Amino acid sequence: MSIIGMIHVLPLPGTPHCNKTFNIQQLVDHACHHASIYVRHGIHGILVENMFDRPYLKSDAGPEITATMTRVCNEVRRIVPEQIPCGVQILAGLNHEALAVALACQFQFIRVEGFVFSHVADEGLMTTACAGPLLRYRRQIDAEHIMVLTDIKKKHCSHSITDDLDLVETAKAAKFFLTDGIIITGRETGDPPTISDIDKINVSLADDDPVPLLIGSGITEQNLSNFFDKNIAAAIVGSHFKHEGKWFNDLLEDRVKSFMFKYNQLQQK
Ligand SMILES: *[C@@H]1O[C@H](CO)[C@@H](O)[C@H](O)[C@H]1NC(C)=O
Ligand SMILES: *[C@@H]1O[C@H](CO)[C@@H](O)[C@H](O)[C@H]1NC(C)=O
Ligand SMILES: CC(=O)N[C@H]1CO[C@H](CO)[C@@H](O)[C@@H]1O
Repeated sequence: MSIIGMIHVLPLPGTPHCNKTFNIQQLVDHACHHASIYVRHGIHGILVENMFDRPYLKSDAGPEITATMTRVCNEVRRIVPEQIPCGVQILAGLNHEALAVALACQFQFIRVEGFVFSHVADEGLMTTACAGPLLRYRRQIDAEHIMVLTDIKKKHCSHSITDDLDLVETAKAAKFFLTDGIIITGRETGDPPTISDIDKINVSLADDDPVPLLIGSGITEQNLSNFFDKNIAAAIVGSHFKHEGKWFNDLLEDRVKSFMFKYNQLQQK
């Protein structure tokens, strides 16, 4: 299991929490500082996301968001060694934009929401499953080397409109629609998925052409061992590395160091 460290970019231009004296260099330095901490402690991958842009817009954020994410991701890529894959997610649902940023910045993957079916997100109704248009777009811009990793039954969302579909059926649909990896989360940022959900999905998708499974929330130094032998491709870790385990707090180098130490111990067992 690989560990992917989250970088939450400071609020982007035009968003409610953006610094009134916005300075692109501040965002770049902040993101690069986090990247260098992760690299120093042997992280295997990095995911850059605009989580501080709340409240999110549904798919129609302005070009300043894409432009700023491009600048930040590009600077991150320059300081992260080539062999460490980098990914990007742009909230909310800016999946085409994320793909374009990934291509421009030599990133290896994007994290995507709303890949199959629909749901009600906190920013509104996500009506159109993006798999069809997104994978055509990926082909059209020659970006097929960039992996599309997809959340299913995304956290922070209401799924009553797909109540008659369980997690396994949703995972199967994502596989049928050519996802490169399925991300399983708990209900919210910071909540782990249940082991039984992971097992059910894994069993149902096991065949000659397995899809990588990733854990997208709730992994901590304390529960890492419970997920460790589950043959998960990667765990995306964000909140745990922050002060008091809260995503909006500062990244603490000691927490990254101690987590990766535990990881290495488990790895050697
Ligand atoms: C906002 O920008 C100013 C000037 O660059 C800086 O001193 C301050 O720390 C920033 N505030 C936050 C919350 O980042
Ligand atoms: C998934 O199933 C395969 C084959 O049944 C097994 O080898 C693997 O450990 C399982 N992975 C998870 C995540 O449970
Ligand atoms: C699912 C899981 O393993 N959760 C555990 C994560 O770690 C905490 C702290 O040790 C446990 O209380 C959870 O049960």
